[in-house]
Amino acid sequence: MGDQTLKDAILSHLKYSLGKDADHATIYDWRVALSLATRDRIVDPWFQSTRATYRAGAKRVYYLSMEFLIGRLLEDAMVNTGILDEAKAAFDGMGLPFDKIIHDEPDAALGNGGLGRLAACFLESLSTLGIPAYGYGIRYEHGLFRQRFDHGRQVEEPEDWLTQEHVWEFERPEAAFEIGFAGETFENGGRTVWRPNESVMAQAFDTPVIGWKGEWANTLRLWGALPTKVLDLGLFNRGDYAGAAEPEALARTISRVLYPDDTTDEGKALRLKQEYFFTAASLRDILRRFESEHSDLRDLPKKVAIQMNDTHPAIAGPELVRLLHDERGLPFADAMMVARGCLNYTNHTLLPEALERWSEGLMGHLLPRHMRLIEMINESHSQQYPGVTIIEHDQVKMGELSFVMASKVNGVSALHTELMKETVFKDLNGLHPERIVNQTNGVTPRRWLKTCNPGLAGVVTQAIGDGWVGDAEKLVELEPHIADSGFLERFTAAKRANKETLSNWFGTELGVKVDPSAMFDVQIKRIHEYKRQHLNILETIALWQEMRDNPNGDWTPRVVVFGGKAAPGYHFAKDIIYLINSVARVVNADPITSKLLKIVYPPNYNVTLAERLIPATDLSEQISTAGKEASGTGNMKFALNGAMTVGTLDGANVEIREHVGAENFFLFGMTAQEVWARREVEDHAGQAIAADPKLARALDSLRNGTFADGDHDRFRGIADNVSGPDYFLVASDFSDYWRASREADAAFRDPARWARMTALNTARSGWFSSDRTIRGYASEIWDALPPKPLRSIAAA
Ligand code: B1N
Repeated sequence: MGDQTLKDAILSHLKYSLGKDADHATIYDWRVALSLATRDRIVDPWFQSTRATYRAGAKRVYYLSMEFLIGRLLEDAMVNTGILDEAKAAFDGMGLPFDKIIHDEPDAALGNGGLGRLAACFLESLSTLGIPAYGYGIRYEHGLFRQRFDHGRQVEEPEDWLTQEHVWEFERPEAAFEIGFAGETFENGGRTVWRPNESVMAQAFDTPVIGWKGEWANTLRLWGALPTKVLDLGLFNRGDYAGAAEPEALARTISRVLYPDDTTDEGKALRLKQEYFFTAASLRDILRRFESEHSDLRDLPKKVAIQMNDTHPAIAGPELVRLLHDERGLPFADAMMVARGCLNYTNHTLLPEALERWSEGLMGHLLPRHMRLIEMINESHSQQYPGVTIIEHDQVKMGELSFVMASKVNGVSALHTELMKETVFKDLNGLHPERIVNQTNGVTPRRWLKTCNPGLAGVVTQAIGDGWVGDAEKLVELEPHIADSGFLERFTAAKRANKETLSNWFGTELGVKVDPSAMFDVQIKRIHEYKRQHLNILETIALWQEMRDNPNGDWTPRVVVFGGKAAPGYHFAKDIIYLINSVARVVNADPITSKLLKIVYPPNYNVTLAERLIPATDLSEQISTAGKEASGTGNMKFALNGAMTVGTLDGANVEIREHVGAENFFLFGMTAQEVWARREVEDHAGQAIAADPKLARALDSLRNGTFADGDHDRFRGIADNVSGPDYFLVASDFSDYWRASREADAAFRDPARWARMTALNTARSGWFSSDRTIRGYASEIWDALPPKPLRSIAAA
């Protein structure tokens, strides 16, 4: 290392770490060598961060999350350490394809969607701000399934990112804890002892997360499950090889796969095991670190802030009480106070089907001591505050448990936080009115502008310097430049170049030819009824039908792009995917509209694909039924990259519209209050359909076989749902959505106006940086500060 150039470091790793000769190295070899050379630049700041934290006796933040959707790490690490240009020059100089090498990295999909990606953005911002922090989660062997389409239908295939060595992680065999399950409890010398009859080892794997300017690095510590006993030699010697290997296989099951459910609760025993496994290991690690520096457990809340990312780590409440009371002898009331002083809870959804509940039976079997402690927590809370119960109908309500055990409870957008107070946590909020606070989500501008959109980032930096990268609110300095036609031209040219790149990719990868001058209209997110991809495709069908009626009309050509996965057991969502692909097949083959409309649905949407699509987007679709999307974070990424939004007053859309200005946002649809009222109207869907012939015709096309080779029943389920119960009010919002979409069309046909509006979106989206969000958590929830001023921040 030392003064070694980056190129020397790469060549040295190629030779000594991979044992390869430059003449015979593959793309994989080069990518690993580059990654190791980059990693070397992170290790020193990482050590220094740990030392600075220790020396200052600083408070540490622990972010407990079932999901960390980190995606690829190489390019982001090079950007943050400032070696991207040097690396590119080195490979260009050797005549090697730099882009191909970077794109060789697997996308680490240890999460489902927004909740997991938020955790990843938070880790990066915590490092950028120099706040001592650890992310704790599970090292899944298989991340989110890979999606493929078979004749338009989703097929799930296992994801296997760990079959190649994960170059960013350091295995820590010495950091391991035995985690028990089931068994029994008994009293011994005035203390309760839990003796599990089943156990696994949780072993740590550490990945450093480097912040902007490479000054600070925190740790993402993921737990892998290992057997406590590797092989049953007795069985092996008797020839029972499968039986002998069983304990190992069983133990490893716990960290084998990520549950592919987004906002639905499966309630499976293995999921509860996963939750306890990583939470218990993390708490053991947190206490070990505290006890190596301090002696009085009552000081724990001064040195430790634990954030529970949704209820998945909610067992942290009873587990921490158990560790303090049963294992360390603090009186129960004191243990409760100390635990509550450390813990906080973020709620991410109000959807009833997502709120975790575990049956008393299962909880009592797998975690007998915790079940008893939950009863005690419930009793002590209801003695003080009658009227709320954590246990109901033989089920433990994890949201209520988390609330009661937390100092602060937060929602993820202003609207969501208000609705939390009025709905799911109405009673608890009445008892503890100071506990709920809002922290509107954010996204890191390093990955989501500078790295993924170097063209636009360059235009921005040319205008206002690069201070915005570490302090995104500086993007407002772009506003005066918007009067400058030269700036607007460069801004538009950057978007146009991204659209050309994407058009080429659609052509070569998917065989769809699109016109880069058309409006690129993109909806990318999990497929869910509340997100209403079916509203989008119905509107697209209606548009196609109108275009066919009048092909020489004054249309704005559109490329409608979808991306997203459906949970494997979510049949309605899978039908929506099938419908979109079927409509795309028919529309894309129609010669009448071939210059006006195309539909593209690239399979296997993930972080990497988002980085490809967002920079090339003109119009961002954020069309959930009001009151259902807690926040959204894709909406922020699009606005930051100069896309316009067509959206409802839901989640963070409300705040995005406030920031970018109502005149720079295409609003439509009912408000949350109007949604509740509308559901009470008899036959609301029938009425809406009767009032809008375009909607009626689009629904007919689902029943007359237009998109189903004459099979009238194939999409009848969707048509009947929208015509009948229509809980998500697709029919009732359709006409206004059509109106807003045509307004977007008209605006797009005025290029000067469009350019101004999109540039204002970028200029006014800096507030949606996750740095701002993390500052909010740090001051209002964690009471955590950076122990040493960072140069990059001091300069900002
Ligand atoms: O969390 C994101 C929000 O921006 C989205 O609006 C919200 O839908 C998302 C159970 C979830 N809420 N709940 C989940 C994920 C996995 C799981 O097993 C629930 N994801 C969200 C970030 O705040």
